[in-house]
Amino acid sequence: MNKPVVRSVARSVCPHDCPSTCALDVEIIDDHTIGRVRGAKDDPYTAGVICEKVARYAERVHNPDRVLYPLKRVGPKGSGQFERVSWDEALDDIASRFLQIEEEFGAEAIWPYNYAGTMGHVMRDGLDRLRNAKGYSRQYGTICSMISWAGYVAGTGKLMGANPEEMALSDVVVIWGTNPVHTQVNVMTHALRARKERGAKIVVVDVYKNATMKQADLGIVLRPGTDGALACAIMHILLRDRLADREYMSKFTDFSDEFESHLKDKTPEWAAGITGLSVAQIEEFAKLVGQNKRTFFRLGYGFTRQRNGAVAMHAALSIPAMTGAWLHEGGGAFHSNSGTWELDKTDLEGKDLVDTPTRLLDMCEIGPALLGEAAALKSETPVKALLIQNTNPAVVAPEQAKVRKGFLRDDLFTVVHEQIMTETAELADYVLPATMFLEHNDYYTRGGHTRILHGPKLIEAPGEARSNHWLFAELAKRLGVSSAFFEMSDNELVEHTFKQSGMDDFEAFERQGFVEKARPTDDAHYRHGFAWPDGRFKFSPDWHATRDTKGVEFVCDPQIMPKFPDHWEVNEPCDETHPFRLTTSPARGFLNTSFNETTGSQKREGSPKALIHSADASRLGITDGDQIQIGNKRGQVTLNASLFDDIQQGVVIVEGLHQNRSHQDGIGINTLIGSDPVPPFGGAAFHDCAVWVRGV
Ligand SMILES: Nc1nc2c(c(=O)[nH]1)N[C@H]1C(S)=C(S)[C@@H](COP(=O)(O)OP(=O)(O)OC[C@H]3O[C@@H](n4cnc5c(=O)[nH]c(N)nc54)[C@H](O)[C@@H]3O)O[C@H]1N2
Ligand SMILES: Nc1nc2c(c(=O)[nH]1)N[C@H]1C(S)=C(S)[C@@H](COP(=O)(O)OP(=O)(O)OC[C@H]3O[C@@H](n4cnc5c(=O)[nH]c(N)nc54)[C@H](O)[C@@H]3O)O[C@H]1N2
Ligand code: SF4
Ligand SMILES: [Mo]
Repeated sequence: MNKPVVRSVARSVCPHDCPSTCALDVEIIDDHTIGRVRGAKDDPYTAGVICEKVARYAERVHNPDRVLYPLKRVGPKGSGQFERVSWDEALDDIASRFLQIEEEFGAEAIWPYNYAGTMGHVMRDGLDRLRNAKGYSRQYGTICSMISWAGYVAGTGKLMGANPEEMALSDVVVIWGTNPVHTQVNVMTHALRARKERGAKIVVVDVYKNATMKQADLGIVLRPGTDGALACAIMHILLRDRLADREYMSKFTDFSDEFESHLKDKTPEWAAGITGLSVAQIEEFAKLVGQNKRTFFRLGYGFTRQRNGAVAMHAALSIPAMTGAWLHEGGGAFHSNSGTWELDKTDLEGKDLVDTPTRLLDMCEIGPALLGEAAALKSETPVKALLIQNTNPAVVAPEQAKVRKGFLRDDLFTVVHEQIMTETAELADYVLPATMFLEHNDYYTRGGHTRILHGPKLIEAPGEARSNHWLFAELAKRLGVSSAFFEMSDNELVEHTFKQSGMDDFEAFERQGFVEKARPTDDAHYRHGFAWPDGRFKFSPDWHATRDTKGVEFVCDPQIMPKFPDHWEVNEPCDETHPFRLTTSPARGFLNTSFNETTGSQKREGSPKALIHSADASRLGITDGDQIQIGNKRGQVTLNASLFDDIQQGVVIVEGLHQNRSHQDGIGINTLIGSDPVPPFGGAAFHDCAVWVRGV
């Protein structure tokens, strides 16, 4: 076949839930078709590099499995039997069902359930406008970053860090509990530049030798959930060897004698026993960090997906507060810049439409909530309807058996607005076709960096796909809601939000494709003090004050949290019947479940497998490639063993998220994961799970 002729190349931005939020150059073939997608070379963070899954985006936009028309269920729930209906028929029926449920059970019986399948604010967050206008149940958005956010802000007072491009100026880059080669490839661009240009050392801390650690100078493979112990031992050594910057600490932190004596017995020997590392490894790591002020801590989400994850994040973050690395360019820490955008989304989210706040349902507890469990429901009102956008809970949510059982309830009315026939869409009463990012207008914030980017509509949507924004407006009309912001076009709402936020030159934004929001270096390094009223980094977190910075909720008594960084033993305990720890680390070819439907990604990832140490495997009589089962009280999952020795014994890694249907009986890995909310503010412990393993 001849290569298609490229008509033009247009600027866009990757909409996916990835901290990189790459600026893209998209080949436009015609009004309906794209060619290759490349990373923008003139964007300093993207720097011409994107991941391979988005480079072959044509495969996803033009996927034959896209949902093209509204579909109404005709067979039993979950049968996958649907018939095509018109948009009007679907919308009229959905609205009348919602109104009926509202009348019978109250508006809170309807749960608009959304997440970050697109990171465009108009399409991602606009559902809140409908929710607020109608008084539907609110959603507690815990699934991704609630744990890591808590641990970080407990220290600094704000979700902001040193500019990640500064990594190129570092002498040591510590990549802690994140696998950027898979999850945010641009981190590697800047870290590797530091190595090439300055001979910087790259340290990776993870629970297996992942793709990022393969590129590291020092790889630290610890037991899952033991990062707090490692961080404490490092701080112990820093104090012991006079590598701590006492002057910095007295000026910029709440360092105290009590904290110092707390660290007295957190010796490397103590940490070695907990982490499974050698004392020599811990000493080497501490020395590197202590002797190089320009040490950049890139702290990920992964190591916080543990029940003690917020404490672990805060402990790791405490290290640069002890060395004073924050003062130096190329030094300090970064987790996310999501606390820096200063956007006013009152109208976009319909914040002023709220009369009385409705119940707040934790998205991670969707399984228990659908099954009517009182703790998850928060009130007497059952969930009778779901309106789902930008997420695939049948695969991504914890306690999958409960999620599936809940979705199969005959008295639950489920509407899924989707691009692809996901396994959640298959469980719906209505499946509505959604546009992809190239088919609508939106703006995107870059949590992993410093810019707000514009993503304009570049091609026509296929079939009858409509944007999220369009759907809110059509439903609002039929549900008796009026607000000017439903009537605006998507780009008008982008413009309105910008102007409301004090950014007046919208034309420049459209023309240029971005607004630079980088903080002055002094601010990003907290050189004028941290974001707490006393300007001090808190080694001893104040969880109430942390809560108040964002208005989140405690899921536990904060008194139970340790006073200082520590190894907090609250993780799911291994026992004789559950001797293994499971972590469900990200796959390179999939982004959560996005792309697990494209053939290129499926080919890359193959079938689901569990990495297991050969010593463990041989004890269990398992050889490479054998079919095995992994299980616990929540269920069991079938996959293949892959022997892998760069892991501690007793640990199993399953890189996911494969489709549920690629496992036997359609039972996916999240069957094994608990939905109990992680202290202090909730979130799911996706990498903290005690299991048994057996051959079949
Ligand atoms: N290819 C790809 N890219 C993605 C995603 C994806 O699924 N695939 N997901 C996207 C999303 S939504 C997010 S939030 C980000 C997340 O990106 P990351 O910050 O990278 O977080 P995770 O993906 O959860 O896991 C990262 C690493 O944490 C490790 N880990 C697990 N438990 C522990 C522990 O106790 N200690 C330590 N030190 N390490 C541990 C895992 O083995 C894994 O290598 O990535 C985004 N990008
Ligand atoms: N075991 C395990 N489970 C995990 C994780 C893990 O590490 N391990 N990671 C967790 C994390 S960090 C996260 S963030 C969650 C993420 O989980 P999800 O938010 O469910 O993310 P995706 O699986 O990417 O699904 C997003 C869906 O949104 C759809 N979508 C994209 N854009 C649009 C749009 O504009 N309109 C509409 N209507 N739909 C759209 C896509 O087609 C896709 O099906 O998963 C969590 N689950
Ligand atoms: S690295 Fe992340 S932001 Fe960049 S193209 Fe890939 S998924 Fe999108
Ligand atoms: Mo996430």
